[in-house]
Amino acid sequence: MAHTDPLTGTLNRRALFDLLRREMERHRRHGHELAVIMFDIDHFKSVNDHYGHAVGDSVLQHVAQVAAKEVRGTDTLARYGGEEFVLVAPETDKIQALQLSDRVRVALRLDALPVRDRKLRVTASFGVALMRAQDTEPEELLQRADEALYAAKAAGRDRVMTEDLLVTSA
Ligand code: GH3
Ligand code: MG
Ligand code: MG
Repeated sequence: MAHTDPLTGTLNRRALFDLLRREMERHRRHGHELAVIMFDIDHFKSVNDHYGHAVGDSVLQHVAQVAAKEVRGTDTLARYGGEEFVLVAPETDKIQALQLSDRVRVALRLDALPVRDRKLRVTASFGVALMRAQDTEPEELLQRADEALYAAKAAGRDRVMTEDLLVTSA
């Protein structure tokens, strides 16, 4: 359990960094592609504000479950921070990472969460980065995924953007 986020059952932040260091080493040795996808729930603060923190927590669990269903066995889902997740996808090129991200994005928006007598539709924004030969630390890769994610937010949310600004949206 030392590797797991207690709320969502995904990898915790420390275990994510350990995994990324291992995968980056494999990438360096074998030259495989390595994609990192960061995603962040859209307007999550307003979910907490309208429905309360407990419902917010259920939304986090729901998002983790929906995402976990869409990924392949070789991909790993981690909780990076409050309402931010990271998907580590080894042997995945940019187009595949874009497709994977978009699958998760669409699954989320289709799979509304029943809350009281309503259905709560949750969306998220995604940033995709690919490892480069000169990357030495997980932070470098995560930083580029975060910048792409920020660009996806700025462009209107509920979309996927790669570090070189390829985009998919509704
Ligand atoms: P944006 O679309 O720009 O991402 O807007 P946002 O509202 O999702 O982003 P913001 O950073 O303003 O708010 C994030 C909120 O997530 C604030 C914080 O209280 C909430 N949060 C972080 N961790 C948890 C948690 O474990 N449980 C709950 N219920 N809320 C959390
Ligand atoms: Mg958010
Ligand atoms: Mg956030």
